[in-house]
Amino acid sequence: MHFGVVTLFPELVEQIGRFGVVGRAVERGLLRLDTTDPRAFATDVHRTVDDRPYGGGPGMVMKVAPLRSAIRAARETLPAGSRTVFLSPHGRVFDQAVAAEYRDLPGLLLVAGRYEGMDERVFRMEADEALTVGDYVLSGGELPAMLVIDAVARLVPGVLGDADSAVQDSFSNGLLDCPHYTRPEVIDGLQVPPVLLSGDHEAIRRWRLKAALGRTWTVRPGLLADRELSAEERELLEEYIAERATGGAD
Ligand code: 4GY
Repeated sequence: MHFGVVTLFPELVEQIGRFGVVGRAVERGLLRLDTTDPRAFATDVHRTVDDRPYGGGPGMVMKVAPLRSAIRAARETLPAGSRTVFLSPHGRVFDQAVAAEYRDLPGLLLVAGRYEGMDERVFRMEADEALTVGDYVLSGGELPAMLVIDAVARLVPGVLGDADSAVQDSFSNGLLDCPHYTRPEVIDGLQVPPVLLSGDHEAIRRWRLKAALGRTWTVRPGLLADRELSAEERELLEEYIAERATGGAD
């Protein structure tokens, strides 16, 4: 899969392609990550990429010409059928389902803004959609773009090794992940749940599923409302809730 990012801070965005799971995938040629800087398309001596807002007020707006030229140049390098997505608080909310949708595209062009925003007409002319990573205001679209790349890259076949691939099961099944433990068995009096030491794989699977259901029900009940529960899941969640009421479970 090919990611392009239009950004005034290419060095910031490129870091996502240098480390960890995404870095390894780029090295192995499973992913490509290119950046395009609108400043390289500015035509005046000062390489101006911003201008004062019509109507007045504080802050600056990203100019049309360099931004549009950068987007069009970046798009030239992406495969046919790629999507152009602007990162902005007014967009569709990014979640695992959107990540899975993007994974099936040949390429994704992410446009990260700075200043107070971009001239709205660039969005009108060039965007397939706007996407938000959550209800908070950031200084630019770079961190959202990096977040999207990370989440989508993990879904590209071959990017996660066998050791990692179980990890993604947790959210793909619509539940939060269960708690994890490693050595030592006791630390400051806190025990690892004994079932995890039992070697009983079926009991461990059920404990993990129950813990994932319980945690999701406790901190993100809305995630369960969006999802059908199997008979086993309903039974485990009911157990969790009953034990919780009597102070039994963790
Ligand atoms: N939240 N989700 C977000 C953001 C700020 C364009 C410069 C967000 O996606 N983007 O807060 N972006 C940007 C928006 C102009 C500031």
